[in-house]
Amino acid sequence: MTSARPRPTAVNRLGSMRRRVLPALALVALAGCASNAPQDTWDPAGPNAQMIDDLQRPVFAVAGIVGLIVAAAVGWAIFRFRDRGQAIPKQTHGKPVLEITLTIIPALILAVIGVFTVRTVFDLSKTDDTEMVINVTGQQWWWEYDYPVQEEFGITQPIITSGQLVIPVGTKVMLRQTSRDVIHSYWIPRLNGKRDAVPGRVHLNRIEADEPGIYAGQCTEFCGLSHANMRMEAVALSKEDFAAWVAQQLAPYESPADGLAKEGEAVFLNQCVRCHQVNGLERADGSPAIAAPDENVVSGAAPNLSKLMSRNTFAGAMFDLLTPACRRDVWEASPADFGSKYLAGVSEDCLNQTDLRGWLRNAPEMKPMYANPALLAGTGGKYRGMPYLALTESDIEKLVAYLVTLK
Ligand code: HEC
Ligand SMILES: [Cu+2]
Repeated sequence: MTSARPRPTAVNRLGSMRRRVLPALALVALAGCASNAPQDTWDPAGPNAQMIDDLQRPVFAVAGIVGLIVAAAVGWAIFRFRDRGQAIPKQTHGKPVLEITLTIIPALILAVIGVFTVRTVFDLSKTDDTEMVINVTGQQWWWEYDYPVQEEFGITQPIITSGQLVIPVGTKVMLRQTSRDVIHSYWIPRLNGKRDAVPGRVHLNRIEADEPGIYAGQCTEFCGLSHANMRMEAVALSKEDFAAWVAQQLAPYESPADGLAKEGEAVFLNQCVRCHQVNGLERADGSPAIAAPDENVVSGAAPNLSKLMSRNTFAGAMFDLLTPACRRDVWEASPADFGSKYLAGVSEDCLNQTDLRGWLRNAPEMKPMYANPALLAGTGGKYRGMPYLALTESDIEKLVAYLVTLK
């Protein structure tokens, strides 16, 4: 595998913390977690995640205090009643007052926490003041985003994209989630909690970001071989930049005039269009090239590549389309500069040639997908994920020259 990005560790860190015996230790360790981990549940970046944070902090504190009291009591009992050769004390059977008290106190604590939890659950599921709707569909192992027509945002034609969910800041965005194959789960920790994407159902998930920037997440329901490689990124843009992004997505297709890119378009028509749609692309005879992923892929879908170079990751946000230096430039931009850097897309100089070529050369080698034709039994000849296509190096050269023009 080549340069897949290192996985954020905040989640792992929290998981191991839970196993600590003393909650006091956990509190100290947690203070150490106040870093810039990209998937930090303690660092909300919008009102929904804020609501969760407002609940989890006091609950964590209460649990910590209770834990300290219990640990202290156990420690005291161990020390006070240690074996010093004394006679066995008088045996008693039950202490009703103590037992009832120790049942009622935790019940009261849990009841109070329950009231606030249920209230937060209801607040989080509020949808009547939604401002924008995006359909989100999970499949093995990437997310598709489909923006229905919404004139007030300049979306006069549906926009279909993948990998990076682009939203305007300060806008209540409703994700209508479903899945084309197995159960996936959508989670961008700094914007909201988790919500499953279940085949045959539509689950609503509201997100909102306060500031421009990229917010990372990952699928959190085990969904097969490449579950760990199914990531997502929410990209929040200022309202003006979002309008520019919409205009960019709706801009008509421009067929390369000549050269390597033109030859690449021909290879694409031959090899790729049976799965991947490029809006506006026409065959040599002038007829529109319409993809048929339903005939070729188990989930019935493959990413729409019309504006591939407007996003900066690919394959379920597993790989960067940008070189590390260019990527850093976008990710670490200040909120004020971020929009223009993101909208610049992937230039030829910034293109991560290594991973994109590797992908075209042998995608299943870069991302485990069971796309080996020998393993297609039972899927009616359909692939799971992008297959190995045995392309020649010269075709790959042409394809890359063509793909760079898709912006
Ligand atoms: C049998 C169907 C199929 C064919 C043929 C196919 N692909 Fe794919 N491709 C997919 C699927 C499915 C994915 C999503 C895989 C994932 O992210 O796990 C994908 C992903 C990609 C991506 C990443 C897109 C993104 O937004 O994440 C690129 C780029 C790509 N393919 C290019 C090509 C090119 C170029 C060709 C032709 C040489 C091609 N594909 C042929 C099915 C196909
Ligand atoms: Cu998944």
